[in-house]
Amino acid sequence: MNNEILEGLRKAIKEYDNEKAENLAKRAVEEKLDPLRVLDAMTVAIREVGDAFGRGDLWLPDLVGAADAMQAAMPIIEEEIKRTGAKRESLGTVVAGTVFGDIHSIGKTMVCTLLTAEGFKVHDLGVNIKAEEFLQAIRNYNADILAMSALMTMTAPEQKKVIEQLKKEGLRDKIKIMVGGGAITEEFAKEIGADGYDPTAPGAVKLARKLIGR
Ligand code: B12
Repeated sequence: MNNEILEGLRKAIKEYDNEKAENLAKRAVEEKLDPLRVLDAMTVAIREVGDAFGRGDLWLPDLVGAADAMQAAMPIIEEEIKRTGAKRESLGTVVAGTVFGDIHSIGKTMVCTLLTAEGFKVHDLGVNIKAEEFLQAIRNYNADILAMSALMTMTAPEQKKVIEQLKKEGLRDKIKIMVGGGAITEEFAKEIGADGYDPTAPGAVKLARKLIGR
């Protein structure tokens, strides 16, 4: 039964069936499936679509359709993750966003959801965020951690720009910086002077704890 739901969800994303994706996400919650497993299954599906797009086997409307189906299911699963993981004590404040020029939101939202479920106070700025917007939010919220996502080789250098700006304004040493997203590697993270990188959302949570020693 469980595998049937997960398989159905994968198929719904690959076939751009928003209604089916949403209904299966609801069923997954009703059947008490581990929401992290559900997220994993959806991630595999959307990556397969992305790979096919990268090879030229699928077109942009396919990518948009699959992303829409995934986003129809995501809020239901996110709600469940937050509900099951709800903790009271705040572990720290995180400012998060996808960098300027980049509108990919799915992975960044997953990271924010899991950080919230773990007990962090997360300010998700959204996508296409300029360096000055990150800096302003860091000041406003007195953030402990900055989490930046970038999915494209063209937008990855924006992460460096934000770090440089933080240095210029004397804020760099007051905050821990973690980076991620499909275009980022461990090596790149080191090169730009980030404090940590992880390729997964659950890994981002462990990293956040490690960075602030909690
Ligand atoms: C869905 C999607 C879209 C959707 C986005 C919808 C949305 N609301 O997000 C739409 C259709 C809008 C889109 C548009 C485009 N896309 Co697109 N898209 C994708 C796709 C298929 C999946 C991305 C995704 O959501 N993955 C699933 C999530 C869960 O993975 P993730 O983001 O990597 O996040 C995980 C980890 O990286 C990590 N993580 C993420 N953030 C962070 C942050 C921190 C701090 C940490 C620690 C960890 C972490 O945790 C997450 C969970 O495990 C990818 C292919 C791929 N393989 O990724 C292409 C892809 C990223 N897109 C690509 C391109 C080219 C585009 C377009 C330019 C297409 C076009 N010609 O217009 C536009 C760009 C528009 C723009 N300015 O941003 C390319 C980028 C190529 C490159 N290397 O530069 C890819 C790789 C496809 C390809 N193979 O060519 N896209």
